[in-house]
Amino acid sequence: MTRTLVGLDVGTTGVKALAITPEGEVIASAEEGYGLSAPHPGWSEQDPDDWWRASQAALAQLDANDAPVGLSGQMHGLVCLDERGDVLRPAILWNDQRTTEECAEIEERVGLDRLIALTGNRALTGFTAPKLLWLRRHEPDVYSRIRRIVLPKDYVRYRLTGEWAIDAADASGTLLFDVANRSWCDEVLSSLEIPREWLPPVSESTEIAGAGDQQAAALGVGVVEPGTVSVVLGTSGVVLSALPEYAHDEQARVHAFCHALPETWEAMGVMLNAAGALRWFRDAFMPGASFEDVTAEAATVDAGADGIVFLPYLQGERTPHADAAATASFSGLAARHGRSAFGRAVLEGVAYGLRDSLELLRELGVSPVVGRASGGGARSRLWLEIVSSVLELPLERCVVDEGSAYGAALLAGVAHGTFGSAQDAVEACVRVRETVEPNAAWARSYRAGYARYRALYPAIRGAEGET
Ligand code: XUL
Repeated sequence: MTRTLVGLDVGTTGVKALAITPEGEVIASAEEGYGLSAPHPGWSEQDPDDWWRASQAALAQLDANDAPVGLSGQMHGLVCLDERGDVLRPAILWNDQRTTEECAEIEERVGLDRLIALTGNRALTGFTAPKLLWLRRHEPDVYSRIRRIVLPKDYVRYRLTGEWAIDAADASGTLLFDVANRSWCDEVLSSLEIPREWLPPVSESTEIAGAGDQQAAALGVGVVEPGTVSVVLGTSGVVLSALPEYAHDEQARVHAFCHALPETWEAMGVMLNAAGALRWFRDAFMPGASFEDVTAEAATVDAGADGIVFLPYLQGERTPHADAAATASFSGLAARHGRSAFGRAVLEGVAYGLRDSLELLRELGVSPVVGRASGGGARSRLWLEIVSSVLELPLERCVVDEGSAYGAALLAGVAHGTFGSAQDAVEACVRVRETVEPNAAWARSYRAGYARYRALYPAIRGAEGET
């Protein structure tokens, strides 16, 4: 019996819907975009109705009406609903940076060490809990009308099925979750005075067919046990390892979350701009050019970008600095440099940022053998070779390169019995297409480049002073 499976990813720039066969072959796909608003510098909001309209339009194009749907989506976004289930204000997204004060308040109220012990994570501006505290302080009228909260893809689930639900994987990014025990954390909720009734019942990803986009993307490239790490060159950049047992970094420099499989956790480093940094560079320095044009020009410069080092902290940074005020910079400039060296430096700076995350995973005991690359940036052979050489890790690309929506479709198959488990789904559907090996000469140059990169943030932060 062939049974079509559908995956729907509610992303930052649009939704993507995918229909696949139980063998993992893509039979239809559709994308629908929407805007992002920044009512103040550093803010990032979207209208949940836009997600819903785009989801309906994308699903309609698949022509797979009775197929089970799995959901993935941008993590951490706060959607507030009133007693009728209506949306109270625009959603505050994962890349919104307004909550620095609230993060400090949370770490003070709960105690930083206690917060890390309870949730595996520290308070980061993008996470959900600080946004609730921000609303309580700045929009008390809205706050007083909240009866339920949901994450972006779970809002779409709510509109699609009427079900109010969340999975342990996506719930991990709220900072209200006991990640080790895979349930809401009463101690944090009471310290922050957030009512537990606002939070949906929690299930495993494989039961309700849903996960955060990074978790679904990792599943979609077969990252289900340590050794194979997920390396994502999306708007954000991610290095993620599955963990068979719960573990967290003592200082929570990488996120400790539940993975999209039962009894499996993950450690994940997130940089806010990976392909996002390349997009910024293109728009600022080569407006109208294609990404292929940008990378072709960068390819004319040798490894090391002729001495230029780029720090990619265009919107502050999460891993490894947890610093919403961090800034991006180019350093090492000389009169001989032109645009091509800057472009090369951007590709390399993002790769160094990914190496920061990989090193933190190593400190947690992960021994990566190979990376599985995905995300729009992974379409560039040059960028993959740079990242592979900086990480000193072979990078594999999979036959199907559809990111989070693919992982969501696999979850739909597990939840509806097409596959016995997430591992079975991976076995049936995920295949490697090509491997990019590190370039030995580049790797030597990048060791020195990475040392310079590491030294720059503290030096620049010191010169700027605390803000
Ligand atoms: C993960 C994160 C981002 C978004 C991007 O923690 O915040 O990767 O999920 O969509």
